[in-house]
Amino acid sequence: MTTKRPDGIETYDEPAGGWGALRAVAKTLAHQQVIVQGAATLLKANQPEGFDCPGCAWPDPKHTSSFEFCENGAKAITWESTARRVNPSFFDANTVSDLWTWTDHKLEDQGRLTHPMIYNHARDRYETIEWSDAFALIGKELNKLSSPDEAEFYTSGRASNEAAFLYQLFVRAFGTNNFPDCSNMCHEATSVGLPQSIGVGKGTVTLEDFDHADAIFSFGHNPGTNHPRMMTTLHEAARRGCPIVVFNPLKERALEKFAAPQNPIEMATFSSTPIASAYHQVRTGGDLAALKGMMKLIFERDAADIAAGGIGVLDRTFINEHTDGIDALRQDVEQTNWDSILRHSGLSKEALESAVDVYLNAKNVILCYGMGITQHARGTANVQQIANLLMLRGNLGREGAGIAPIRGHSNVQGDRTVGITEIPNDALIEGMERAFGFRPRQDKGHNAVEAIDAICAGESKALICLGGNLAVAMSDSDRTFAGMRKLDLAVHIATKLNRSHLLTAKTSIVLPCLGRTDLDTQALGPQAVTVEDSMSMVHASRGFLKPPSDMLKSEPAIIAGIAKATLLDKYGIDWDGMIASYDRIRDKLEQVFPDFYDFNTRVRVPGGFRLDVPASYRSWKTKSGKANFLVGAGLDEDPRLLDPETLVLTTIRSHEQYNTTVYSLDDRYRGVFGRRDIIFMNKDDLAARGLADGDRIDVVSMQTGEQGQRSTRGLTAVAYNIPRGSVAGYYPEMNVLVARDDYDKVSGTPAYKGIPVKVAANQG
Ligand SMILES: Nc1nc2c(c(=O)[nH]1)N[C@H]1C(S)=C(S)[C@@H](COP(=O)(O)OP(=O)(O)OC[C@H]3O[C@@H](n4cnc5c(=O)[nH]c(N)nc54)[C@H](O)[C@@H]3O)O[C@H]1N2
Ligand SMILES: Nc1nc2c(c(=O)[nH]1)N[C@H]1C(S)=C(S)[C@@H](COP(=O)(O)OP(=O)(O)OC[C@H]3O[C@@H](n4cnc5c(=O)[nH]c(N)nc54)[C@H](O)[C@@H]3O)O[C@H]1N2
Ligand SMILES: [Mo]
Repeated sequence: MTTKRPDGIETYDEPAGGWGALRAVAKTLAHQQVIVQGAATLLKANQPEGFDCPGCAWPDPKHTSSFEFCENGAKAITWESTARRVNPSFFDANTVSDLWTWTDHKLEDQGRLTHPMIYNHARDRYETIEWSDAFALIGKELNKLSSPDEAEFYTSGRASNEAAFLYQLFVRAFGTNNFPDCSNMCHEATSVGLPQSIGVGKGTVTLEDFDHADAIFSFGHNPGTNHPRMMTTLHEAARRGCPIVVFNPLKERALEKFAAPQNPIEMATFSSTPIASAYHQVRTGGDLAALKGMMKLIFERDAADIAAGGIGVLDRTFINEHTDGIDALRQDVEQTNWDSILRHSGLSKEALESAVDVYLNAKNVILCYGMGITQHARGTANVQQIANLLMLRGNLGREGAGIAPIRGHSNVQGDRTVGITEIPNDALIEGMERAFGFRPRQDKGHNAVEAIDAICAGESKALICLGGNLAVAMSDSDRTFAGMRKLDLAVHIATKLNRSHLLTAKTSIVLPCLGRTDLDTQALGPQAVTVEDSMSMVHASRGFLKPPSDMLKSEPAIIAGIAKATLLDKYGIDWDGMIASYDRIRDKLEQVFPDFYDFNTRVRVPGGFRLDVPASYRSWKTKSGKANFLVGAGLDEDPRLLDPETLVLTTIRSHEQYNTTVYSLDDRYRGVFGRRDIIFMNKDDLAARGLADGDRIDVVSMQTGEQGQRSTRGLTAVAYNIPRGSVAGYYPEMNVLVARDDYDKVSGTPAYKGIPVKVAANQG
């Protein structure tokens, strides 16, 4: 008997990758009308003389390889190099109030922005403005503020090193450290947590290390969709028999089976390779418990081995020589009882035993993780327990072993490296003084949550966004939107129209910029920018397409324009000189950050160079000079979770989106077609509420404090293979449910993947 599924919901059995991926790319190319130019553009991605793929931050084998096919990289590129345009006549035909009713997908699908625009309140429309007038107006508005701290300067992670470096120079010269950035919503738990553990806020492995790993652990990331080129690495590892152990509430198809589009045999025979050797469907937010459970077993086995006359299972040489704090960790783990470990993780003790078997049998272990780990109220604690687990066996700082935070935006790591931070350290301040002759402020500025707070409270009156879609990406949409509408000045430097641009301030300006794929010509000729990938490799990126309009400027040029109009000749910074040739920006960057020595020479070597990651050779830049075992006391004691009716909602990306950019309404691997208004639920959780697959439901999030109720109504429940107690819905639509207060108090990261909710039949 086949039961009828809800509209648009099917069972999709194909492996990830393979022909399905090729078909999807052909469809995207056709939709964006870039069939002829598109294929040639794709071939230049991640090539020595080409541009860096804006799709993700996974490294490419030295940027020297032959073309590596990637479905979602192809989508990111064609989305940018589309033939569609959002020009002045588009804005003339559509009021902002009308545009507000469009979906996020439809807004961006209109194509590339072509002209600088300013909002006219009387006509409720964006109208053209000259670049020079826009810069002058922005400068005037910024200088009107009673303090530079009344402005917020947001960065999204696509900005190149050069753009981000100039931006932080401008903002520091202007006089504030208010640097909310997308990293605050993403890998901040890594940037804050790992320096305390191992002295550096980045991953320690290189791509080559994966060839030498004896086991790979994957916690909370979905590479088939979000880092598809990582599948080549996992595919190779699986084929040589390296165990891959996955912790994820959802059975993500690419982690189950994958057909490599570069593998002619798999393509010709419609076969595929199983990826995960073991798949543990941990409850959402259950990772802290799972990690503690694994460590508890390791300590137990160590004690048993020693009692039996063995040498134990810990790497005692590493622990004695390189670490601090193991006793406190052992105590915490021993105190955590099995009942709560099993209840919180939703896993059986046998499952954790089997994960520990794999871990202990492997000499070299790499542990990869993504947003399933960081976007929780205990995100930093999660990251630090991962470091602990690796340190117990010395799986850090040697070949084939280490920690691999899988970064998000293609240059989010680089932006932080070159100074986008609300907490500047001594080295940054001194470097800036050395290079530019002024000493910037060192007091802490605003991160993303604090910036939105200040905007909502009316304390911050101006917002400049270097890319992104801040209002939609942030939690608590209704509150955030209302705050944004109170601003005096909102400036968006962007490639495409999005909802944040429609939250108009007294003065709202949209400045269109070149993207990665576009040719960037300045006074001294065509320019390349640089980016840093997830493995600290820095390399050049050079666009080559004719820009979508003659009116566009590069991000560095726009920043310089705003800076000149605002700062005039304060500190005598040579903005024009640096724009004429980005080599001059790189010279200055090298003066501030000595790690970038010989920058202009080294970046011209195909493949670029790797930045220093001291932990990768067991040098620990922590206060103690050691790698620190850090205790993450307790498990999740949120009282809302004690209510048996509570479900924990996680927000996920579909296979057809790039953050707030929604390419189409499908999510092929999860069998969802043409819709996003659904919640994935365990069938027993449905039954317990008298609900069935396909029923219309309301989701209410359970708030602490006095912030009022948040809900979203009329969604459709989809019975899905997800642990009991966990439910999943799509980002960004679910951000209406994420309360401002639900964030990791250590790193400031919103708990997008751990939202306590109740689900009930739709009240109509
Ligand atoms: N095509 C494409 N590529 C992208 C992006 C994109 O949107 N589209 N975004 C870019 C950015 S900025 C980022 S940060 C990365 C994001 O890449 P990922 O880190 O892969 O992000 P998500 O898709 O949000 O979620 C990852 C996985 O976490 C699982 N998960 C959810 N909750 C939990 C939990 O509590 N525990 C565990 N263990 N797992 C959980 C989900 O089931 C999902 O498989 O990708 C980057 N690349
Ligand atoms: N519920 C929930 N919320 C989340 C997440 C989640 O998993 N769940 N994930 C969080 C994460 S990991 C992140 S990183 C944030 C993402 O937050 P953001 O980085 O702010 O958002 P994006 O959707 O990547 O931004 C898309 C916009 O960037 C602009 N753009 C694209 N390319 C360029 C370019 O080259 N230059 C410029 N100047 N602009 C460009 C376009 O106008 C486009 O509309 O969202 C966070 N929010
Ligand atoms: Mo991200």
